[in-house]
Amino acid sequence: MSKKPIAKQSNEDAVSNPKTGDLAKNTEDGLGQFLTSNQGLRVNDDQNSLKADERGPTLLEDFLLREKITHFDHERIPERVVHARGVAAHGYFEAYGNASELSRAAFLQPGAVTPVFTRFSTVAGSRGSSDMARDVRGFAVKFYTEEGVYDLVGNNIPVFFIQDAIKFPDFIHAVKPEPHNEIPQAASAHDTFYDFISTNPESTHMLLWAMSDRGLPRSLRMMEGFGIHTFRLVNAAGKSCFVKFHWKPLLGTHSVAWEEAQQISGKDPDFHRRDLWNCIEMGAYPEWELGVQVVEEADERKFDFDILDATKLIPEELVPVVKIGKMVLNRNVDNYFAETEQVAFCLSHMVPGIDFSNDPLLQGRLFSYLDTQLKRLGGPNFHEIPINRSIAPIYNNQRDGHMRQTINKGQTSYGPNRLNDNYPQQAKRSEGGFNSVHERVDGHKIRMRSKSFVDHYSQARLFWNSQSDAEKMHIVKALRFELSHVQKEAVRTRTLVQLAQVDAELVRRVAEGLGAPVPSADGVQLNLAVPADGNAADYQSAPAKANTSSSPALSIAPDSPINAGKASIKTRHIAILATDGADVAAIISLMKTLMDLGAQTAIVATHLGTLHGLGGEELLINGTFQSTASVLYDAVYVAGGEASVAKLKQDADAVRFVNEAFRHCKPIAASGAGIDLLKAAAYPGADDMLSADGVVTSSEAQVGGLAPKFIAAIARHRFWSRELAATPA
Ligand code: HDE
Repeated sequence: MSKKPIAKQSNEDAVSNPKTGDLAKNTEDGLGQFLTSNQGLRVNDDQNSLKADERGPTLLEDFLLREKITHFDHERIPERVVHARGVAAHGYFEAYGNASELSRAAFLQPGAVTPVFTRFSTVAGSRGSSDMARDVRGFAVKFYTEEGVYDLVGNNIPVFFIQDAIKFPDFIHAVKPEPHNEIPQAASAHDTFYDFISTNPESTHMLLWAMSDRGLPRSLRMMEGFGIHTFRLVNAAGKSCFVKFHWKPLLGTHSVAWEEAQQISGKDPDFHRRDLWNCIEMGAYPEWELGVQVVEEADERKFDFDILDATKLIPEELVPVVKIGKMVLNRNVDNYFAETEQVAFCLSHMVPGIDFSNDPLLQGRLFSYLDTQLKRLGGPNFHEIPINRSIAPIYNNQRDGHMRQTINKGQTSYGPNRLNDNYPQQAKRSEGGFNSVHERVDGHKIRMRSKSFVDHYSQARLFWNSQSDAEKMHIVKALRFELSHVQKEAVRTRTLVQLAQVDAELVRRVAEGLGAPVPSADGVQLNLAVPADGNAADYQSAPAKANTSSSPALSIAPDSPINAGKASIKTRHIAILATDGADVAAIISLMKTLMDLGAQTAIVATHLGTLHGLGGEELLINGTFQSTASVLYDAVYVAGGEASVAKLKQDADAVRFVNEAFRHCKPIAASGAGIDLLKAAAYPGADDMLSADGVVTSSEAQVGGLAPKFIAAIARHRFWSRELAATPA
């Protein structure tokens, strides 16, 4: 397979000259063209509607006005009921070829390069909400393979809130804004969400993930993706194994602080979108490796959890992730609506060599996605929208329907037929095609949950145990924040009872922040996730196994295994604080060093325009303390130059810039007089700012000695130890 561009819409099939059969062509940007109506009629006046007299009423006859306004009135399509806010990009997937033993999928064979379109999203917020909500992120990849479209529709968290698809509408209703007042937007910190959590023990594991740093990615380019469910790979001999899919970002996995996320939501609600767009525009293409955890069929039941249960993960220490290919996103969309909004992901978009498992959440999703596209995109022909088109040709007897684009020719639209030699004909197995794995299914038709799904807390504890001290603190603070927004005390209490089943330290710390009594694990646990006539004991999970160990692969701390070998300052944003009188020679030297390593720098000053350095040099200013903020940067450097620093010290916003960067645990550097601004920005309890982790200073004007330490600090991302020092456990 080669890197093929995605098909573009055109009206090339429209004949403009019936005698010669010449085709009409649309130019895409309209350059050099006259304005026309949608019927191709040239428009002479697009500024005035047709009126009876200069000051008279507008006439119904004005078909140009009506066409334009009608089209406008219908511009919006229903937003996705979940994952409404998204951003997407084109790219390609290159197989390493080592999965060919496991799967016969053409796009996984050695040398295969397949176009992809990847859409990232938040889940709960509506289309206009902020990128920085605390939320799960969608990670959906459409592979345009030569065997048909394959969609891997995952999230950035490897488990889910519920085990059975029938509970999804309830769960989503609970997390979305409350129905009576449509509050709060894009937030889980409210009563109905925690009412659901506290009465559905199976959601506890994912709750901890959502409250962890995973819920606040620094960048979409710096988060993992997971297929969540167990799938199957099937090889050419028909042998199948179970797999879990993982996307591993080459830039490491990083997050921001919660206070920072809240501020970014105001300063730049498009923070993630902009970051993805800009990096692709400047050629710093985001990359992820695709990996699989492989479980032989014979080992299906060897774990102390069920691999069909989507609230469980397979620890990477038990089954390592084998990398099987790489995805590179290298092209932004041309049109947000046509591509990002109209892309239709469906779990049923499947190719030979991959298959489903019996995970009941997955099985329900198989129905939901096709159904949702019919509603959202208006009918059964959504596969003809350019972004959804298969690059494998389509031949079948499906016909007509709303907005059909294909003009099918010929007399027959059924099979089998003899009038058209029985075409299009079914492929023999040797000629390709999808075949479900032959699995013997022997059982009673029942509505119940498998007993193997009932341990709801051990993996929640595994996750908790696997977090660094700083990550644990973030989870505690997040739960304190969220539960403080819950109005009903009974809901808070019930949630604490759930947390008590996970870990005594976790619940103690959260309860202390809420001023609530600390429940013990044997407190009464309300489990409403039981059928009316069910036996409650069958659904009752015991508290987490006391001997649960940890899985280092679940931590995203800067020095965790996930980030090992990925320390880099590539694409990091560094703010350089300086104003007139600054040491421009030192600034330029540092900027060059940082940019040579792929970082991005911005001069932030007290005014826009040109900065005049102490030697008379001139430097273009990129932002001011009014137009930008420290939360939009990864690191800060305060330049030397007495006059510059004296002015910065007088500017409360400049002082705040440094203070915030420090509190958000970012690398900070200062040279020469710049150190004085750091001193001015210290706050009670942090007056040792100069000796804190990740703060690099040099009394010399030259930055040569300071640069390597600053670079190492930026590559480490954050120094959460500062926050630990300032917060009692
Ligand atoms: Fe989705 N989900 N989901 N989901 N989901 C949708 O499809 C649904 C689930 C995920 O960028 C919807 O086109 C059900 C798990 C992503 O366009 C809808 C259940 C995972 C996206 C839907 C789940 C996901 C969606 C809404 C439980 C991670 C955005 C609009 C059985 C593996 C795709 C749409 C994009 C979107 C239903 C659970 C990921 C309504 C019924 C688990 C990334 O069909």
